[in-house]
Amino acid sequence: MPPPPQPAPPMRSPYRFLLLFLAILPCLRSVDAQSFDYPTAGPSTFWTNNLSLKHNVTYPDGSMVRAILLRSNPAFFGPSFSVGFFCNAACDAFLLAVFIVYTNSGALITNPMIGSPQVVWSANRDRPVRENATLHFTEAGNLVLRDADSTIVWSTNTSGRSVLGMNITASGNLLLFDRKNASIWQSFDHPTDSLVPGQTLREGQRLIANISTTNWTRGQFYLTVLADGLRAFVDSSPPQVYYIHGFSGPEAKNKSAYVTFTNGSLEFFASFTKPGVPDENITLPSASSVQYMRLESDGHLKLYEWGTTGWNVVDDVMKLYPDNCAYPTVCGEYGICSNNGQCSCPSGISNGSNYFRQINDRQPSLGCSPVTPLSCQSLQDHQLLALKDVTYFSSWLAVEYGTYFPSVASFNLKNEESCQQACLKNCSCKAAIFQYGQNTSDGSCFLPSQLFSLMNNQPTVTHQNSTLYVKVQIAPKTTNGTSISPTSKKKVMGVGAILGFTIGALFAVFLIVGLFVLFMRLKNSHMEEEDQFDQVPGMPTRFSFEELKVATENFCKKLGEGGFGSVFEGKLDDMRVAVKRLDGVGQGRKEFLAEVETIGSIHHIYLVRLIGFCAEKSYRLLVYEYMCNGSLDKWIFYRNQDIALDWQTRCRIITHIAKGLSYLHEECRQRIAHLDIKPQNILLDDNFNAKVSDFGLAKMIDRDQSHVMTRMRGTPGYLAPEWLTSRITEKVDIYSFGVVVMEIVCGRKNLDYSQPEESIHLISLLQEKVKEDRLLDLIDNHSNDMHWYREEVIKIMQLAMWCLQIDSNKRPSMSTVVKVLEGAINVETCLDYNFVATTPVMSSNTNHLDASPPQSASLLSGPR
Ligand SMILES: *[C@@H]1O[C@H](CO)[C@@H](O)[C@H](O)[C@H]1NC(C)=O
Ligand SMILES: *[C@@H]1O[C@H](CO)[C@@H](O)[C@H](O)[C@H]1NC(C)=O
Ligand SMILES: *[C@@H]1O[C@H](CO)[C@@H](O)[C@H](O)[C@H]1NC(C)=O
Ligand SMILES: *[C@@H]1O[C@H](CO)[C@@H](O)[C@H](O)[C@H]1NC(C)=O
Ligand SMILES: *[C@@H]1O[C@H](CO)[C@@H](O)[C@H](O)[C@H]1NC(C)=O
Ligand SMILES: *[C@@H]1O[C@H](CO)[C@@H](O)[C@H](O)[C@H]1NC(C)=O
Ligand SMILES: *[C@@H]1O[C@H](CO)[C@@H](O)[C@H](O)[C@H]1NC(C)=O
Ligand SMILES: *[C@@H]1O[C@H](CO)[C@@H](O)[C@H](O)[C@H]1NC(C)=O
Ligand SMILES: *[C@@H]1O[C@H](CO)[C@@H](O)[C@H](O)[C@H]1NC(C)=O
Ligand SMILES: *[C@@H]1O[C@H](CO)[C@@H](O)[C@H](O)[C@H]1NC(C)=O
Ligand SMILES: CC(=O)N[C@H]1CO[C@H](CO)[C@@H](O)[C@@H]1O
Repeated sequence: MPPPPQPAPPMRSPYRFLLLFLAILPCLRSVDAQSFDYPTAGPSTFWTNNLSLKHNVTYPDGSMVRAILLRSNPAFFGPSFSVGFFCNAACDAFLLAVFIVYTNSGALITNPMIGSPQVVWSANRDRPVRENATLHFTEAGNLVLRDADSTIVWSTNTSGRSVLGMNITASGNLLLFDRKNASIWQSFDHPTDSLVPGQTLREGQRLIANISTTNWTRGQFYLTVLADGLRAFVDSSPPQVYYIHGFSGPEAKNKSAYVTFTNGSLEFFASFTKPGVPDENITLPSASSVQYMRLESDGHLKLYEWGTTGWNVVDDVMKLYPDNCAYPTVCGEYGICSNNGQCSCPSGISNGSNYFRQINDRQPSLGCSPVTPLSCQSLQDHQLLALKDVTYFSSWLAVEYGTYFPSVASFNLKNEESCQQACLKNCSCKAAIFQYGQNTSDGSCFLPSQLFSLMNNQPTVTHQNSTLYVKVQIAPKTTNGTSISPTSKKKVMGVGAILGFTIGALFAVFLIVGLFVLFMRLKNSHMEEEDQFDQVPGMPTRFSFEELKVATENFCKKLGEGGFGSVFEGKLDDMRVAVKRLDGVGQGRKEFLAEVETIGSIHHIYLVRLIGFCAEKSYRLLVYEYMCNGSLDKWIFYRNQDIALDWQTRCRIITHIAKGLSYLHEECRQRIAHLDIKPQNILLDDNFNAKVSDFGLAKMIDRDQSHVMTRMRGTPGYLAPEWLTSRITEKVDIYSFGVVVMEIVCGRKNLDYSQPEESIHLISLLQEKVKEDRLLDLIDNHSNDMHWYREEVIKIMQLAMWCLQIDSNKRPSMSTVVKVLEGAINVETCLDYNFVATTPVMSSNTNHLDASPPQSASLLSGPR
């Protein structure tokens, strides 16, 4: 039963509603409730997310709306579209959202028992705002959402485009329009996870599901329109397709594809079509009330409709063959789904224990994990475990839509055997799935890097002819030569076996320690004798010169050149590597051995890994992991007008460097100072993860006392002032880190001779600007997005200034820097803003330093 009509109070703004309200005040009871609609607003309007927004309703489930604009359907009591602030359950985080709410033809219903609002669009799903956040429709026509601390969270970026007003349409489109009623910006162009009737999803646009049912953040499922069809993917690298609705056909139409949600159908308009065959539409239950469609966090696309009891699911739009078991996360990773949703783990036993176990015994649908995790360090221990009567969602897609499969499968690997081999060779491959084709020559091989749920293959249902092998790691070997699995049950071993095992393990430890001691001795006494430099367990692999010559195809692809050597691209098995060949071997030998020794024993995610080396005759080569995106300087100094890195990426890079250094300084067995931190020595992988390279100058520093260096090392521009005093600790890295951070933020070199004379030295400029309180002048203007994050940028500059303290005792430790970056602590407030030592010693000394020139700073600058 609808409650009796209740006139709502007018909006504070725009003012005309207030005037309207005053005008009709005397005849309030008989007034047409529609007068209380407030579907448009003009610029210069300001809303604060507090109780001054009068159109607020709290619902029994704890969610609350504070409407700003609302357009009701004058024809009937029922749902309307509204834009405003929305919060769910706990109500501590708000979205600026378009939602469907129940109205009494114009006024929000204050009887909250009527269905809770449904969000169909939101501006800030990844960054919810708090109480007192503001929405400002600026004079210039920009719609800006700021959080309570006034940081900008979102904006339409429509300043200066003659925006005249904003409108919420009857179908739920929030739009900014100009004088000609033309739309300048509309929410329909920025879909989130839902579609409403009348809305179109265009080629390239995505609906992205929530990460979970309780968190708005973008998750791993998305639905998108491509030129030849509608696809649903689960994001992994590469994304895996789990639903295809093809438009089919070779005939190109001269337009891009799109899908429109209408009453009773999802209509397709493809770029390609078969002559005479219309695009295939998806039929939906026709609407008897308001509908909307939402991509759920489990990958389903559900159609909702309002009924007398509330919102109901009336259709599961993507029909996956054969049943719900084909949804990628139905049983979590590695889980096997049978009978439409029962989950189990792959069976397979090694030495009395299973290869897989359930992540949570009470919740099988969370999936399974390998008992012995896969490790790339020990490829030789990888094996494929055949799973009988099990298949993968991409297998039947391969059968149904063979031509669409190339993006995920390999057609070159035409037999099961080569498919398996390919998986074993590639560390990131988690399974080998081979789908037999109609005849023996058209099979396809799929090698996922992340294995989602598996399906029980009942031949009567799925008619699959495919094989599936999951990669497992056999447990580490003891010296005894038998496998010991970490979860082998002690119960089944006798006391003797336990003793035997213990003795065996002790023996192994002694053997390793013994070998290590032996190695250290040999190395110390015969440092100059090449033959002693042999393979030692735990150390990088020793390669012959011939092997590396083959790997680099006779040193044909040069990646870069440093002072003492060149770096070449190479391939060992299937792994891309960077091979550094040292030229001036004579003087480089000591450093070479030092580097092999130090880097070889250090493994950290933010440090470039040394895979191997070659010390044969006069040849000296180092083999490093390959880093696709080269060194950081290429990305921040705009030598080749490269695209500017966005702020998030810059922050991540800074954090990675800090973590890498923190490991070197504080977590290694021996404290290690890098002594030549600069952008040339920071390398980036394909995801712009940064790793510190080049330990050629690194010197071990005793944990409890700092070492006295005899020779000056490093690169001008990055040298800490205390180099002059000769008392060198890892704090010099922290100074250099400060310089690098400033370079990343400002997008220029510290010493840039192309600048006007007064701004050649960035750190001097910083000293000047901080005193004038004009730090913002320094921000890299290649990237607009930095100005969005002004507060954060300033914070990072403050951190850099802390690192740049002349007095090395005042600089933070690297672990403190990491904590600041993680937001756990704040930057020290009483800083000395003089970063450049002005004593005459400095300027006179720098000229005859024993430091190398910038380009040839180090002997072993890692792979570029
Ligand atoms: C809400 O915010 C506005 C603008 O900042 C302020 O004028 C008003 O007093 C606030 N109202 C409440 C209830 O906090
Ligand atoms: C919102 O701002 C008002 C003042 O306008 C203040 O009294 C109130 O504590 C603030 N609320 C929150 C949750 O910060
Ligand atoms: C506005 O511009 C900023 C910075 O370039 C960007 O991050 C943001 O996504 C843009 N907003 C919209 C709605 O396009
Ligand atoms: C606002 O949207 C309504 C409903 O779609 C439409 O009729 C109206 O013309 C729009 N107003 C403006 C100013 O664009
Ligand atoms: C724009 O839309 C409004 C409201 O629908 C209408 O009053 C106005 O005449 C329209 N203007 C133009 C130029 O179409
Ligand atoms: C997304 O997360 C929000 C916040 O918890 C929740 O209210 C909403 O129902 C979720 N949507 C889906 C499709 O899971
Ligand atoms: C939502 O998920 C993201 C990503 O996993 C996480 O960072 C965030 O804290 C979560 N938010 C809530 C409210 O749980
Ligand atoms: C799909 O819908 C469009 C638009 O209504 C229509 O032109 C087309 O004929 C439909 N296709 C089929 C196969 O019904
Ligand atoms: C599956 O394909 C292989 C190779 O084409 C064939 O030998 C085998 O008989 C097929 N099995 C079934 C059940 O069709
Ligand atoms: C070696 O393996 C055998 C067979 O598993 C076992 O019986 C024996 O105790 C092991 N010996 C040691 C020293 O671990
Ligand atoms: C339910 C609720 O929060 N209602 C509030 C809506 O706004 C009015 C006017 O500011 C408040 O008085 C109500 O408490």
